[in-house]
Amino acid sequence: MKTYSKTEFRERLEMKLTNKRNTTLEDTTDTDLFYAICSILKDEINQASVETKKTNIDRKKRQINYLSMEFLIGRLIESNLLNAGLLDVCNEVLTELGRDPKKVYSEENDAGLGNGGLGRLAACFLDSIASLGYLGNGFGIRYRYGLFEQRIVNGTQIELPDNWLQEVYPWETRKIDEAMHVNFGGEVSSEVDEHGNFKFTYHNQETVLAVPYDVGVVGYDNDVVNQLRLWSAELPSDVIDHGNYKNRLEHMQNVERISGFLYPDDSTEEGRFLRLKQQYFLVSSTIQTLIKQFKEKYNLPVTQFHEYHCIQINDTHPTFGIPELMRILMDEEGLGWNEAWSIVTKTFAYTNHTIMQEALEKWPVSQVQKVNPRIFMIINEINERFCREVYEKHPEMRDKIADLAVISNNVVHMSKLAIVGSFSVNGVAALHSEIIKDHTFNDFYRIQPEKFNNKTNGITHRRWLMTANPGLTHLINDAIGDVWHKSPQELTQLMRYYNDESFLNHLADVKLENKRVLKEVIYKKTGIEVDENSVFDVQVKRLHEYKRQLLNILHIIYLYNEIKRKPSIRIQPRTFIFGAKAAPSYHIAKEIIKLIHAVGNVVNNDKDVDNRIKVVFLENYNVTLAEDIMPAAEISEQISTASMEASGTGNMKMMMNGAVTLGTMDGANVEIAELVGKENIFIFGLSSEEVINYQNNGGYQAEAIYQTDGRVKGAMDALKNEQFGRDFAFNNLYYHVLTNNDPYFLLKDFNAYVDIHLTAMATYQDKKKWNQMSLMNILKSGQFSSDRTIQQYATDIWKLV
Ligand code: GL5
Repeated sequence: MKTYSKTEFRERLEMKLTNKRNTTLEDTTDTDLFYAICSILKDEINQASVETKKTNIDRKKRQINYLSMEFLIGRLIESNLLNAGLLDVCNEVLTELGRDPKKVYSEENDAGLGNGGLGRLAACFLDSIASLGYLGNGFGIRYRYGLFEQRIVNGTQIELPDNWLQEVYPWETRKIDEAMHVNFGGEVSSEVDEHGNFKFTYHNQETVLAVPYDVGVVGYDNDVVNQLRLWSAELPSDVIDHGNYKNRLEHMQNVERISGFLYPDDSTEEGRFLRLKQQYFLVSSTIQTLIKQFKEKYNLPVTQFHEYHCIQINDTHPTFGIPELMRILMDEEGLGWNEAWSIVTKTFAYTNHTIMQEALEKWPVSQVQKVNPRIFMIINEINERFCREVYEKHPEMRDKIADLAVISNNVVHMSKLAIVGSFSVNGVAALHSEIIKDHTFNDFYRIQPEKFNNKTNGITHRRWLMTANPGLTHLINDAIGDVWHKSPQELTQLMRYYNDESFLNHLADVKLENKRVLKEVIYKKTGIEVDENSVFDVQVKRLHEYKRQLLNILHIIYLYNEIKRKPSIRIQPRTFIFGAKAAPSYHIAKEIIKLIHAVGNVVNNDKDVDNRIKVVFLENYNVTLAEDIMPAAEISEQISTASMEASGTGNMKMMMNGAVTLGTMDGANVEIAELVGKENIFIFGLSSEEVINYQNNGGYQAEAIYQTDGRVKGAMDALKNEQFGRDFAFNNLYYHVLTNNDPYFLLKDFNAYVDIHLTAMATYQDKKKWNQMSLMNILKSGQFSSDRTIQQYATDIWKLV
């Protein structure tokens, strides 16, 4: 891409302001500047994209297609500027113009097309695929409304629509000429043609137009631009609706709902059905496109499709891609079952992101039939053939066939379909991949062990360090140069500074400065004043019982009661920072949010506490907010019940920014611990084996611990005895934990958690030691760059090299 001097960039900016925004530099707003900068970038991106496409066709390389119902891309302006090599010049020009670059960039709305880690991972992966120069595109849905905007009113979560498309979204290009037709519902009839082959005809289907919007994905300093293609649902213009205008409007609205919301409320039957339609909408439009482009570009028979395309499905949500590709290959391309199946099973690879039972999708047969009866027929046949194969080839597994079946009890098991139809099944951290093999999918592992592998997650260090934390980036650049920008593992060179007092002090200064920035954000958002010299202890992630925000708050209650008991007690001042959205119909999660606020209200205003503990909940946690939080974190709370967090990626983001993890041996924490060494992390609690053992034996005696352990009882009783206000929610949480025998082992791990906090705070008193721990975390974090992860996917699964 073109490099600009300051003068050239400024001239270009002036030109864009005049031509696109009808204004001048003297008289411009931040909004004008934002769009003008985007326009400069977009020219560069489009140019590079054309060239990337051309080289790729010429080179005839295999392409990875990453299918995901979520892409949590956040703002793109800074990362696009960085990757295009224009961030410094743009910052300088804006500063010279007397503008605050951060304010200009904040004109962009977060594209919140995702829920949590899974969606953010997809975004990091796209960044790494392009930055490593691979040919790979993302495919998702252009939800009109992203994940809801969270407001907190009197401590209660309120959900508002996330109207991220209210302003023009500068990065997308609508490609109506590449729209696809996706057919839903109707009936299928079959007949035998003159060669004795079945021919299927579809009737009375509802056709929806899938319109692509392409967003360029800019590689770092390599002129590569891949695409993220987001599909939007529209009513085809040739649908007449009997000339009735009202009918047509209603019809239009119905169709547009398919790409209306991210995760429409799945607490209702209607919401669930819509979600299923969304899944089919995504895969059908995408796979039709891939086949069409393959035929047009390469002029080769479709039997070679898998040589040029690999499809990675991000969790089970895009699993209908498997029967959809079968359908296209058989019904439209005329291949027989075996030929089609051989292509499909060389094309698809599946990543599992959770073992939580509620997230392993199961769809009633009736609903799948309703979405597309032909797709159901194909799934049915896949199932029958698979069960027969197990029966014949694995006599030892005959009694397991009912468990292995893709369809059982009138339900389609999406993870089983994904495993059967894919050549690779991977977990997202070493421990998780082992659990999948040993427990979750053990029966499948026994018959197809070669499919199973691990790819530990990663995060893009470009966004999570280079743009989010410029202070630390400069410090590192001054110390070891910029080799780590392209080879993040080179961060280990920082080891040279492990005993360098001056470097360690600088590191501490950078952290303090980042804490000041966050302090301002906290004040603006909540009105709470926090002390930048207190320890910033951070837990930011989706709200879920297994992530145990409740354990965190119970510990805060314990600390508070200790202070009340003995106000002169010496404790290290701390600011506990939370950020979390609860799924709209997840009542317990919402009650936990309420409790955090209630505890905060009391603790923050109690004179006895005297500002030694503050509790802060930052509403509407999203990518942009995370970019302010990660650089300021000192303690990274990763306290899930062992075995339940597949990997976690917030743990990696905080580690990379110098926070020390305080967590369980779960997910990628295990690998963090291995890398930094036990002395640079605070580990507590049950191991995953212990948890699984308890689970297999009906749990542990929660009530007994509660009755006999004073610390546990004290914290729990605070919920019941109205210490933090009279609210049904707190009572409910108390009974919820005890009457369900504490399935997330809160009480079992409580004491270990209290103790590890004591150890951590004792360690914090030794500033040099703490800074060394922080440095050790940073310098080892290159291993968790998504560049490493993508390199492994590309080599082991996608075979792009
Ligand atoms: C998740 C897991 O819960 C995380 O542990 C994991 O890091 C992430 C990416 O692999 O996937 N699964 C999921 O549905 N969400 C996740 O964050 O939202």
